[in-house]
Order: sequence, then structure tokens, then C-alpha cells
Amino acid sequence: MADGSQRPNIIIMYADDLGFGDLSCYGATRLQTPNLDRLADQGLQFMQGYATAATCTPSRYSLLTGSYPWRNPGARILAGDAPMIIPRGMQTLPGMLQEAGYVTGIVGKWHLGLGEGDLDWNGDIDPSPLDVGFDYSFIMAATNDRVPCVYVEGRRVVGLDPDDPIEVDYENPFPGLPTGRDNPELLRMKYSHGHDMAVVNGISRIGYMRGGTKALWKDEEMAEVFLERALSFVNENREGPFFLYYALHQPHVPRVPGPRFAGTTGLGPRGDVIAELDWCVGQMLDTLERLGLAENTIVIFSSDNGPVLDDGYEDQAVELSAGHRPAGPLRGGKYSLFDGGTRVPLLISWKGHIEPGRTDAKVCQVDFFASFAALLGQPLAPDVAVDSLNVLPALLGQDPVGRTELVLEGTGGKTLLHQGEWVFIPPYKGPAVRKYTGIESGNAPYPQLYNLNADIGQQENLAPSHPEVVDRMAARLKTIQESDRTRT
Ligand code: NG6
Ligand code: CA
Repeated sequence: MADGSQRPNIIIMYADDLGFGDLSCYGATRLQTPNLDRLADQGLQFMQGYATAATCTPSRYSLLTGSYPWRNPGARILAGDAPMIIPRGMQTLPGMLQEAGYVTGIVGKWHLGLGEGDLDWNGDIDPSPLDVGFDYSFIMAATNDRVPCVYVEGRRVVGLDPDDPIEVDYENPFPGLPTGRDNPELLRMKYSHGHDMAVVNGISRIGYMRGGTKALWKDEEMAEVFLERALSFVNENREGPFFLYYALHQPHVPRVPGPRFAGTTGLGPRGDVIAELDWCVGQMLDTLERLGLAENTIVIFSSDNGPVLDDGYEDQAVELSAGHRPAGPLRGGKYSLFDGGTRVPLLISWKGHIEPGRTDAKVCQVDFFASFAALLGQPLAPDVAVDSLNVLPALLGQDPVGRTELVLEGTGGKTLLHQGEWVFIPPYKGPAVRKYTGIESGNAPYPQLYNLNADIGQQENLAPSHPEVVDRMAARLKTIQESDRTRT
């Protein structure tokens, strides 16, 4: 297999802020995810699958570059007008796959920056995903709560009227234009914190924008717009091999389901958009079956970070969540140093190659790069994918262990170390509970040590009773951070 003679299609479906406990196959009972459960049934369900970080940009950076996010100080939650943080010329997962003969595409959320700063949204956008390994790109620039609220295909804003140019500003409002702060009467969904700037489609966002009226997205159509592009990409490239990074926007705020899903789950918009996401996954699986691609396609599903209920809008996520634990048994959630921040759903199927089942092997999204390179027999230069380990046997269900060591990030570059069952969190300044979201950050003035095998909920700090483990892991974390690579 490692001779590269076999080149399966690869699809990574990547949710935004979906938690370890949000799928029925991971134990949710108030929410049903039949299509994701179907994927779990036909593939391998990881009980210890990790994003590299508890927020979006750093996790996506690692997925695409095979590098830990904290190596790049720019890999923090980005504004919608931020310059691209993947340097031109840096080898990426899609770039490696291009070299292996794949046609590569991205559809959905990008959030890794565009252009080189001071971007003119009305001209050619450069650099864009097209410059870091993608042949096809249909994206939103950042997040669905950040301006500009437009789709970008290739290098161009979709549907832009040249007589109505787009301007974006993250500091100053445009005089005369309404904002969420000043014009709450225009809002169909109120903000709870932040998100009080430009009003687009009756929802106030982060950042200000003017113009581009015809190009503005409608949140309730976003799922179908992205799905349609993702399915078209598969259809057009069905001769293969292709790689599709389908980065769904759900269940990130603002949560606005299409009419088919609004009100269907009883959990409010957050539940409804998860039902919608599940449907999108089902449409993709059905399409693969219909095109006869189910056998020769590796299908991966995961999420960029853990869950959050109130992330800035009054959408009843908190009020209607009784009986639903978005992070399952894990402590914390999005933004957190605890496992709820980074341990996420991870499903992999490859019919005829992966024996269906569950696995406790520890794997991280940063490892896809080296693992697929190994599958395809693609050599990796030492300075490429520097933290990506070949865990292909674990991904295929042939190794029950996977990674023995993993560095994870909470928010803003704060790191922690996993070694086997041990988790070490260094002392960090900052509030123990995050303002507004109410999520436990994991910050503490003292070191924390947890044993995940005995205590998945990270309730008992074993640091006081195991000072030698704390010392060893603190030293190791420092060594890793001072090194320029962990792949040997
Ligand atoms: C935060 C936003 C949050 C979300 C997050 C990024 C506020 C108050 N909060 O700053 O709503 O957009 O950034 O989420 O503005 S992520 O999934 O893309 O990392
Ligand atoms: Ca996210």
C-alpha cells in the first residue's frame, strides 16, 4: 500500500465548534445524528481524536500544515480582514496531495487569512487557498459571525457588483450605516456579547462593512450553498483521485438553520444546525454511493474545537440544553485547556480497508499530513509537516495506541502536554471561568495533572501527589517548545 499504487479519494468533513458529546454515536440522547452514526457504523470511531487547539484558526492551521499552531504566533483567532498566515511556499497537506496527483478542493470556512494585509476585496485576492495547495476554492473568509459576509470563489468575491464595492473595517464604523449596538430594532437575533457591529441579514457581526449588497450571504442558505459546491466538486472529479476539505460552518454562531431544520430538535438553533450538519454529511455519503465512490474514498469527519453554548448571541442554546452535554463526559469546552476544548468527534471510514468499530488510539488532526504521505509513498522533507506523525496504522484500525505524546493548545498559545494517560497543564494566569461563555478555561495558579484513564472528567488534580511526573512533563513540554520539530 505504501508504494502509492493505490490512491483513494480523501474527504475531510470538518465541523465548527462541534463537541465530543454532540453526536448520538458519542452518547447524545436528546439529539439524533443518524447520518454521522451511519458513518461511525461503517468506519472507525475514535474515542481519543484531537484537534490541536481549542479554537478554530490554530486547529485549521495544524490540519493543513502538519505543524503545531504555537510555532506560528499568527495562528490565533483571526479577524475577517487578516492576512494569510500560511506563508506562500510552505508545504501543505493539499500541496503534498497535488504532488501525489490529486485534484484538491476546499469548500466552506477558511479562517486562515487572505491577501497580504489591507486587502482590496474588489480585485483578485492573493494569496488565497489557491496559493497554498488548493486547485479549487469556495470559501467564506473567516467565520459566519465576522465580516465580510460574502463567499469567495477562486480569487473573487462571488456576485459582486463593481458599482457597489466592498469595504471592510475592523476598527471604525462606516458613518450612516446601522450597527447592532445602535439599531437593535433591525436585529432578528440579538447579540449577548461582542457581535454588535455591522448588521447583515438582520444579524449584527464582528467588524464593519459597507457595499457588496448583492454579494451578501443569507445565513439560512449557507448550508445548501456549501453542500452544493462540495457535491459538485466530487461529481466533477469523480474520476479521481481527489481531496476535498469540506469545512462546514455549523454549529458556530450565528446559528441560523435552513427552513427544513428550524425548530426540529427542541434544542433551539444550536440543535437544529447540528441536525442540518448531519443531513449535509448524509448527502455527501449518499452522493459517494450513487457515484460508485464509496469503496475508494477515505471519509473523515471531525471538528475544529470543542463546544460552546453562548458564544455571543441570544439563541437559547443555554436555556434549551437541559439533558444535553455537548462535551459529553469531558471537562471544559471551546477555548479550554481541559479535554473538552480539543477532544472532538473523529470518524474515519474506508470501505474494505478499515474494519468498523471503536478505538481508543490517540490521534490528532495534525497527523493527517504525514499519515496520508505515508499511505501514498510521498517523501516528506525534514522541514515539512514538522509535528505530523505517521499514525496511519492507528487511522486504519491496526494500532490501538497511536500517539504517546501530544501538545495541545487552549486559547492564545497556552499549551499543555499529553503523555499516555497523563495530562499536564502548566500554571497559567487568567480567570478560571471565562467571562460570558461560562466555560472553565483550565487556568490555575498551580500545575495540574490528570490521569485520563481513571478520570476522563479531569476532576482530581494529581499534581500534589505526583511531583516527579509534573517535573518530567514540565521539562518535556519546555524541550518540545524550544525545538523546531517533533517529527523525527
Ligand atoms: C470570539 C468570538 C466568538 C467566536 C470566536 C471564534 C466574541 C465576543 N467572541 O472572539 O463568537 O467568533 O471568536 O471562534 O466576539 S472560532 O471557532 O472561529 O475560533
Ligand atoms: Ca471553531
